[in-house]
Amino acid sequence: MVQSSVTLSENLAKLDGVVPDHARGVATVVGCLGRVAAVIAKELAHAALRDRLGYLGGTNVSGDQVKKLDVWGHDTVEAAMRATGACAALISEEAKEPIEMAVDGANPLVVCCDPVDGSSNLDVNGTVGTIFSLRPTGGKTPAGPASLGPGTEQVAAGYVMYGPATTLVYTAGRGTHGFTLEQETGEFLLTHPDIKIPSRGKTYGINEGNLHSWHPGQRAYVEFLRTSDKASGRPYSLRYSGAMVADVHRTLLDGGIFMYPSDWTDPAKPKPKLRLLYEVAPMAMLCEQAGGRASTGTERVMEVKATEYHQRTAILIGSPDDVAMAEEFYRRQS
Ligand code: FBP
Repeated sequence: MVQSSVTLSENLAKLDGVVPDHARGVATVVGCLGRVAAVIAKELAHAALRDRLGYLGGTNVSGDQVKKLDVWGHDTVEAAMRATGACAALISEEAKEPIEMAVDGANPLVVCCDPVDGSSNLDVNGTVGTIFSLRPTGGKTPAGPASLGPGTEQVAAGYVMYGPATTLVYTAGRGTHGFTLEQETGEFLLTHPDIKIPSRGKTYGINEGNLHSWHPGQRAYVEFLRTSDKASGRPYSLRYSGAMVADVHRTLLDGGIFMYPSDWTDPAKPKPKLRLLYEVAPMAMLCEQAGGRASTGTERVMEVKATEYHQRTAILIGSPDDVAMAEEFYRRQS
């Protein structure tokens, strides 16, 4: 971590000339998401004072009960993306279909976004986040379908974590970099340049309440992590926040592994939870750019081809040695 005065805008400006033409809009869109993040951070800090907590009623396309801040967060991101003129379509957790938008430049982008990640933490003042992924449209209209492809087609990805500090972490394919919001100026300053995840960690994150529904390899791997063995630094400690952004952020900085495996109650129809386009694929790009690994248990997440906007997939993400070990347990038990 460094005390820095390099702002997010200055860092993004350096992308010009290094990113390919079809990614020219990255600086504009990520810069705009940084400004949106400062607005969301302020709103979260006052939500209880402004009757913004609680449910709005109704469910979203994933069947989740919708919170007031989920919709407010979505509306705020949508309005900001429209204003950039560089976003041709928005794929959001809170909208069933892609939201097509007018653009005023060449090489617009498709933005996939989870405006408020970790919604179950909102009413208990827990950490939440915003996750985003940027893909080229390739001149397609409508642009929404341009988001359907493997994670390797992403040109940028990032998240914002609204914790004690507000942190924005992004990659444009040249390393993963972290910024901290300076509340007074509303500027993000570079505090975590070129994050490198440790090859192995000491913690694991998973909802152990789902243990009964896990693949046998998943169960065996968690049992392995919980078994005492000084030589291999086990047992690992369990750390689980209920918000993927917070669990992945900790894992990127300290190493270890975060997992949200599929429900294997019916092995013929495994049921994953987290969404590929705006939760799992962006985190996979960030983690790989930091030297980590992201797997479904049996394949590299970045090669999973999206065929639906709200498609779900399993995720095991973190230190390369830890994720490789988890995959080994899946192989042994498959
Ligand atoms: P949303 O809040 O955006 O729906 O995200 C899903 C999520 O909250 C992740 O952030 C988190 O890792 C996971 O679901 C928690 O799920 P569970 O409550 O089943 O442990």
